[in-house]
Amino acid sequence: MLTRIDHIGIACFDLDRTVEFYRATYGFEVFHSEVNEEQGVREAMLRINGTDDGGASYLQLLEPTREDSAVGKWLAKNGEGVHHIAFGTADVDGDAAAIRDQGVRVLYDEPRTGSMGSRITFLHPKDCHGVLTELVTSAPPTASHGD
Ligand code: V0V
Ligand code: CO
Repeated sequence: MLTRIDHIGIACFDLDRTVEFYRATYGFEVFHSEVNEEQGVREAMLRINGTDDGGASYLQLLEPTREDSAVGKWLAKNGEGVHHIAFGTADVDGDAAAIRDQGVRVLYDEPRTGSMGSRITFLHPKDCHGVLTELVTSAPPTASHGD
């Protein structure tokens, strides 16, 4: 079951300048940052609020580490802006399988590693009314968020 908006992914050309905009304009601070080489992104997670299911909602600011990555290609075509939305679930495997059974293309056979040790998969935007949609199961609360 999808229980929250885990994050909104925002593509940017310059992560440091974009982080500074969100800090100066809204007061949001970086909760966590990392490089995900598999996904080709350098990212900063800005924690917005906790949620009823014990998780949290974030903005995920994304700068590509290479031009041929998903975010690099998208930026070249569209410029900066909202790149994807991510729903949180306790069971990414089960929810991805159920959604695949409805005929929506799930991009990965098995979930891959996402921010802060989460497990993630994506639904094809062409099957989701133009929205690249991610499903996320957070790492167990005992795990460090890796700062
Ligand atoms: C592409 N399209 C999109 C889109 N990206 N539509 C809405 N939102 C997006 N973000 C459209 C595009 O305009 C084309 O439509 C069509 O899909 C095919 O796009 P393409 O440019 O030819 O690109 P593809 O097909 O090579 O790749 C598109 C997909 C790719 C969605 C398959 O971006 C992908 O695998 N994304 C999943 C991985 C990802 O996004 N990683 C970065 C975030 P027209 O022009 O044909 O109509 S990493 C992350 O979120 C992490 C680590 C985390 O949360 O922890
Ligand atoms: Co994401």
